[in-house]
Amino acid sequence: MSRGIDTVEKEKALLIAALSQRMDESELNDHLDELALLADTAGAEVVGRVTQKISKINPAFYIGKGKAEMLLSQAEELDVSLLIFDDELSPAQIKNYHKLAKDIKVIDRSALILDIFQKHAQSKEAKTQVDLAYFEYLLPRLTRQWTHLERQMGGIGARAGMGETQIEIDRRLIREQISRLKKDLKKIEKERQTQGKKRADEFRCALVGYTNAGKSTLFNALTGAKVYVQNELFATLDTTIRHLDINASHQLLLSDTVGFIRKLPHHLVASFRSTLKEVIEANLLLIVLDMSSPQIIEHSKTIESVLKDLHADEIKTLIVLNKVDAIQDENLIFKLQRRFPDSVMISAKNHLRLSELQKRIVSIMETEYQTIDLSFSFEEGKKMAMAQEGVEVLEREWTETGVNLRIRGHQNRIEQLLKKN
Ligand SMILES: Nc1nc2c(ncn2[C@@H]2O[C@H](COP(=O)(O)OP(=O)(O)O)[C@@H](O)[C@H]2O)c(=O)[nH]1
Ligand SMILES: [Mg+2]
Repeated sequence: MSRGIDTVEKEKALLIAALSQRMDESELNDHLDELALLADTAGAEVVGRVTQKISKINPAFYIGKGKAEMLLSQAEELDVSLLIFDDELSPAQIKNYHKLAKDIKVIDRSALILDIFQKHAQSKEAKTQVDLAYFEYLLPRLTRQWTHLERQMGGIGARAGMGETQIEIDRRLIREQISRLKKDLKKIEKERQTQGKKRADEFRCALVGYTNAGKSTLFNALTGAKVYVQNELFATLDTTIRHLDINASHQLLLSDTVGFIRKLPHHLVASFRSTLKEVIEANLLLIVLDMSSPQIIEHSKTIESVLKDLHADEIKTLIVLNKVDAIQDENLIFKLQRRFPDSVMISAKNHLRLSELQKRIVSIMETEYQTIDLSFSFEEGKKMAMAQEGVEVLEREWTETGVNLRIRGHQNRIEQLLKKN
């Protein structure tokens, strides 16, 4: 089956956004910069931006009708075949644009993000998750414009003069596809669960953050791994996990996963739950923020809200302000320190202050550490050796019948020891 919206590549595109009363112009420009980066990542060539001040969204064209007509003639002049709106469009709005200009594709931010996810999905799990999100996004929007469906579904028939009946058939096919993908995902999740059981007794720490914040760079710097790092959005969609031994008694599992973005389509968040399992089940979240971004506050709010969506907002967090090397202005550093008082400033790329970060992780782990006393008879040598793995032995006392140990370790590990004893 050929995959993907795959309409965006190498097409000339215009970006469109409305300036509402709640927003100032620099914020709008930052949003459009981000949209341009998304378009670029998807392979489109952005040739211009169109914005309009509006007090109310026009249900027919999103922007005003006069502005919409101007937009289309501008698109024709510039040989543009793709319009990308920064906001979600209704099926009616998309339809109306098609009536005005048949050959121009109209997509919104969500469709663009889905397009990138489809291009970057590598593992079977990621591919299945993206496909599911894509079909769920598509279902209510199915209109004549989605002619690529024919390729996707393996040739349903000629699209010329496709009528409502054809759309009905497509809807049914998509629904079938959705339930098949859901089944596939359940199976993949089950496989994952058996792997997950082995990790239940370890301290789990997950990197989360806006896309491009430097999560993978930090992951590599801490663990020596070689996760793909790229100055593009959503470079990796899979989760990578590595052991990190800070010292003999502070060992953890660190995971790096897909980043978040403003207005992440909620179908994507929902279907990526299994990829994000390491986040949901973590003991500690390291929230990585790009200090050099003017949108850092908005980024941190986006992360908060996605974590809420995932029901992961009760997990302990440590804010990591990354890219400190990219900041010249000392005032900005003080300002961010005040705004994020318990954060750690680092440069993942230049390996700056990583030991400070590790110290902070250790002190958070310590709050979950327990001390217990265990006794072993001389015959239990093997058991005793195992009990000393991944923990600190505070005292060792030989008696006539065996050995008493006072052990300090993370509560997960201690619980596991008590179960075995
Ligand atoms: N200046 C600077 N750039 C960084 C730093 N850490 C990461 N980057 C860059 O930010 C971009 C995104 O990094 P990546 O680790 O892929 O981000 P991710 O999407 O959060 O995984 C890459 O171009 C990195 O080289 C840093 O500490 N300082
Ligand atoms: Mg990454």
